Amino acid sequence: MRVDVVTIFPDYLAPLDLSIVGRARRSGAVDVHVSDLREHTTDRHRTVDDTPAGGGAGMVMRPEPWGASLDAVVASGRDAGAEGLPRLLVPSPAGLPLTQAMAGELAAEDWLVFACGRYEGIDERVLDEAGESGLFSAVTPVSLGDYVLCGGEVAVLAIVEAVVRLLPGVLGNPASIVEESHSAGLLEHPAYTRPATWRGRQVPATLMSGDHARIARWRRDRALERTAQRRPDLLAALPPGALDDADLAALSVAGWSPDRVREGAGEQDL
Ligand code: 6GU
Repeated sequence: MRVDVVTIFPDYLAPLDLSIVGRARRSGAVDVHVSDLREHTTDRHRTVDDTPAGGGAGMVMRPEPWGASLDAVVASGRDAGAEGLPRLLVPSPAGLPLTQAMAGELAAEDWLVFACGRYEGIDERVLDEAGESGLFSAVTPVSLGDYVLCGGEVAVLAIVEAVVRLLPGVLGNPASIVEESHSAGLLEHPAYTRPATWRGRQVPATLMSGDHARIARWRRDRALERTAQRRPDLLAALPPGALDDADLAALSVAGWSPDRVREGAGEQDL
């Protein structure tokens, strides 16, 4: 996979050299190119922003440097041998929510281009133009959640990490991805390691029993309880048939009747 990132803060993307993503780059699983939007300004002050049309607070990123940068990124990717059209992703709190399903979809792409906005965002015509230019297969605004960051760079770090770990050969132990999809739609169960007793606290006895079926049931029950307590919306959104009788029994012990599960209403334990 090829990934291009356009930003006014290329140094913000330095963590993409580290850890799993850094190793994936060195192995050739992903080829990351970061470019500076200001390279495509033409004035002496290298201006990338201006006041919002219609007035109001904040600044909006001007379209000209964005148009030139995106044209250049696509041209240099093609020169480097990239085939097909890249997908343009625009991090924004007004985007589509990033989910594991979206990460999986993005992991199937050959080429992603990220446009990092700062200030109040990028002039909307840049997205409209990119969508109609024939340079991109699609233009997708993406959000990490319902809160506001100062710019798209941190979101790109998160999105690239979520996607790259799904690429073939990147995780040493694909069993962890299989386990994730097994518990899809639920929060993870709690995890423990040695020592068996720490500051007087025991690892739960079931996990020490060696009984694999009992351990699997215990983990599933803890995942269900946690999800009911912290993210009742996820329980309500499970596809029909996702919960069997044993699951419903575990939830009912935790005070969640089948009706309450369907409603997804609960005290969120924040
Ligand atoms: Cl993707 N970008 C920005 N700037 N803020 C955000 C976000 C993205 N997701 C949540 N807040």
